[in-house]
Amino acid sequence: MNVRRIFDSESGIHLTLIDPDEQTPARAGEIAVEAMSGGSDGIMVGGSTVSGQSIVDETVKEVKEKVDLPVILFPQDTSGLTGRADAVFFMSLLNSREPMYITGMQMRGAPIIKKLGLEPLPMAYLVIEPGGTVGYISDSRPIPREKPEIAASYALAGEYMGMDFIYLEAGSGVTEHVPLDMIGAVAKTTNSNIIVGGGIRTPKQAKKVVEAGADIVVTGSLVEEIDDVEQTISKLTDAIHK
Ligand code: 1GP
Repeated sequence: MNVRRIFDSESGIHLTLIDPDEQTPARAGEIAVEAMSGGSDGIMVGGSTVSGQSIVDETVKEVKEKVDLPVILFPQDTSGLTGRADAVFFMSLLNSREPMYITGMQMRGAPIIKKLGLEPLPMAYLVIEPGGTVGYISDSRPIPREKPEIAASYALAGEYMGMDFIYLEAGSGVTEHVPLDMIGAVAKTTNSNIIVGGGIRTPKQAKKVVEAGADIVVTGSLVEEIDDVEQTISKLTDAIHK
């Protein structure tokens, strides 16, 4: 499966993030089915506190059996890798203070990714205030919300380092998503694909995030909190698919 083709779209793209620790693999499969019916363009699998490789493997197995959408891993470390997925966001957390999250885990993961035959999608991962669990676990210095120029400079640095994707992450489940002016500043500065996630819950928020310059919107917590995944995702994708 050529995963990159989904990012060629002219309109906003929606990815549904499934944290393998938040439900059974069977439920993850159901969520993926509903997300696909609701118009989501792909499934991401990962989380900052995933408890082990087997749950990632079983979750992706279930999702791949149920849907024909690209499955992209979003690993917190090498235990987030499985050859059952199509691709992996090969991410470097540029504003971490811990070298393990910038180049260390990448050195360990690269040969595994090659062996598994996963398509690597190079990504600069930037944690924005408040940063949530990932900001804490990764020992990041979250970018201040009122400093869009810092996010833009990091994004440009990421582009110059060859990263095709820039992920602006406010933290899963936070109450305020990445500020719109920060997304705008990053969009003006870089040609890489801009992914925005963390705290996006409503179609209106998703639409504004895309209008501000995001190419890809990620929602995760949303599908854990509701029963009617299809309808909720459908309203969200309607708002960003032109
Ligand atoms: C987390 O950006 C993602 O890494 C999604 O955040 O769970 O708040 O949707 P939410």
